Amino acid sequence: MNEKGLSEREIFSYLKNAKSEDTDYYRVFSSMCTRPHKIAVEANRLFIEANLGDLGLFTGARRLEQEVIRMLGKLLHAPSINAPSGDLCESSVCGYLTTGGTESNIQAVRGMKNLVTAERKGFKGTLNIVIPESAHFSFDKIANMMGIEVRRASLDSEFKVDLASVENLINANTIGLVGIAGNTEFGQVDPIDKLSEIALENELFLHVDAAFGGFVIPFLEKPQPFDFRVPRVSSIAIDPHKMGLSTIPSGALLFRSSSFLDSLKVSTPYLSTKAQFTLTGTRNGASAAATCAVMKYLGYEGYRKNVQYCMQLTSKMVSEARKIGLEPLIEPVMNVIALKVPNPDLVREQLLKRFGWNVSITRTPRALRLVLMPHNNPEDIELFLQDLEKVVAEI
Ligand code: 0PR
Repeated sequence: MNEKGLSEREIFSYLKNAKSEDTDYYRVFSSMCTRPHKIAVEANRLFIEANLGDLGLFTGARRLEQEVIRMLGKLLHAPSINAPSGDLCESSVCGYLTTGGTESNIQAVRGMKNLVTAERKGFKGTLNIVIPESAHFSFDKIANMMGIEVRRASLDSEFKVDLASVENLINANTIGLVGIAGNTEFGQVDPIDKLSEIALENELFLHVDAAFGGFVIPFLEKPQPFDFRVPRVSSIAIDPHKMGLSTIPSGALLFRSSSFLDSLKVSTPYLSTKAQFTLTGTRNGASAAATCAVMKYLGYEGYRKNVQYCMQLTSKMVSEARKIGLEPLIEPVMNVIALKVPNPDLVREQLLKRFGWNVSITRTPRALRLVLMPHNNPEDIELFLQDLEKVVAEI
């Protein structure tokens, strides 16, 4: 830090310079985030100082958070619960706004662990959860932080979790299963209803990571079962800062029952509230306002249009890629495509270096990963495919 403060002009010229290095999402096919909706940006500005870590001081922002949880609960068919008095579950749905999918996944697994260990004291050895191989790398952090073994079930030929593999990995120390509704690399949805049956048979919790798919699947023409209507689903992660068009950081974690939130509770003796069940202490209230505003502004109709637009882009990308001889690994389920190309790493490098296209690569098998988001448009798809054709031809 400099001894003497700089002028406002100097600061903003410095910031503008830094900002010019950031993407404005032009030629970006690699991101699950997008430009936030302008309504979300405005709402965020209005609540910039709100701290949801001290609910007593920011009751307005808290009310907006509860409203978002209620709206998400309705979207995901969360059962109504009898809200206990106090800080937990003030709305008829249990949950809270997180910083994103990573925090939601951490807290879901922490909840499972706390509930199981409170109930069954005699556990010996390391507890484990069974997740699909396609799960997001946030589960590596979970394994590391919580001393839980993360067992990875293999995928079938369509990149859905293989149910026999899940069953084989379950043992006496398994506390829960995870299913992904819109996996990061392929946009595939695991058979959540079948996982629910396995979870029921083995008395396990079932967390659904719908960080990306939560704002997509409900608006598809033929939505697959993934939410609380599936009986054994105990928690769901859904991220407004991805396809929800809210500002960053906006994640959400919803629980079927209040016992989960209870299990996460620590007492906060000197605050305006008695307990906290969140992972972070000081929490962004601006995101709650942003998410509330954009959800109310767009409504089901607005999100449906958003998903339709992204799915139209996805179909266009796939059908035109086929015309130049490139096939997707699977027929896209949502707005994520894994395209088979020769030498994907080199193709990716060339696309960026020569034409400024940002794409990513799936892990296994390696393919070109394209996420079609609201910031993309049909013209860019045509330009992209012309460049891709050139790059592939030269390899
Ligand atoms: N679960 C799933 C299924 C995800 O796809 C992601 C993130 C997470 C959990 C973790 O969410 P947070 O990053 O909000 O904690 N998926 C994207 C990915 O890893 C995140 C992302 C978004 C990466 C935009 C890059 C980017 O530009 O690809």
